Amino acid sequence: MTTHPPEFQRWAAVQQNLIESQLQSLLPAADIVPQRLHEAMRYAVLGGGKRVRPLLAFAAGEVTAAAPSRVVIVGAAVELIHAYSLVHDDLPCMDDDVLRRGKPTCHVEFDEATALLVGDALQSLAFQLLAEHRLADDAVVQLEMVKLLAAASGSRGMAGGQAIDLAATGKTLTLPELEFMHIHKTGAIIRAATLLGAHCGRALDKKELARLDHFAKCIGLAFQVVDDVLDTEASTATLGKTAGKDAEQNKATYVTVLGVAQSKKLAAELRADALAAVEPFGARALRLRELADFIVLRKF
Ligand code: GRG
Repeated sequence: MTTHPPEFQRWAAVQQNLIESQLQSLLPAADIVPQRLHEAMRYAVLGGGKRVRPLLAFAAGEVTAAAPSRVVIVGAAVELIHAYSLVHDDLPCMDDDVLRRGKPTCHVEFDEATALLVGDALQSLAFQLLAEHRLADDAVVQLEMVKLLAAASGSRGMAGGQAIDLAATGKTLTLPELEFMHIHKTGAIIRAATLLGAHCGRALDKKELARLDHFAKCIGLAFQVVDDVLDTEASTATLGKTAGKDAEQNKATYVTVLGVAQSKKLAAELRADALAAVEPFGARALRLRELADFIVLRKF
């Protein structure tokens, strides 16, 4: 995060450590039966990744003065869903990748059946966390939070986006089709992370919630646009995953549809749109603004 304000870098490091130690203690120990599955779950989740989604939860939690002890749980739950999606996405029946977060992918390090179960078990654990911990004063709000994550992960969210992505391989997509796919595949969990973080604190009114949701929608899309640009411009070593994979697999991306220059312009526009949406929150949205910059200006 070298190009970002030192104060933001310190804040992000503190939250990343918080989330790391929470995940460490929430994941079953590797010596508990079934050891191999637990070892593989810990391998897939711990010690890697930017933790962007938990950071968004923390930043949104600052808007509503949420207790960090609550936000860390929703951050962990969202990160578990994200980790499961990466493990399944890397399987031979999907993207068939061998490198993730600078390490061999889960099915390469363990085996395919174990990787499948890792994803299943991580998803279950995420919902167990949301059910087990007190996350909102009002139980109805907490139930809404469970529903929110379920909808974002399911067939009308991330899993649906992945299905559209698989079906689109080798096809030419229009810009609206590409956007629809990514709003689901990548955007849904990013939006859920942001809204869940906010729900841990004081209630927002409808307008405020819509502002936050618009911010998250723009940032979710910007994340994907930047991801597509990095796939063509960055190296495998920098990314910690195989670069150039989109072109190799003949995937429709923002770069294939718009070209690099227009994709960068789109990311900048989405960033500006996101920043405008949270402007009325003033100082409470400082971390959200900084994260928008981090997501759009990142180099990995
Ligand atoms: C298998 C149900 C299912 C869904 C998979 C999210 C996803 C859907 C697949 C991941 C493949 C991919 C490259 C998506 C594009 C953007 C993205 C989510 C990149 C990975 O997220 P980062 O950059 O990764 O936040 P780290 O490792 O930093 O957590």
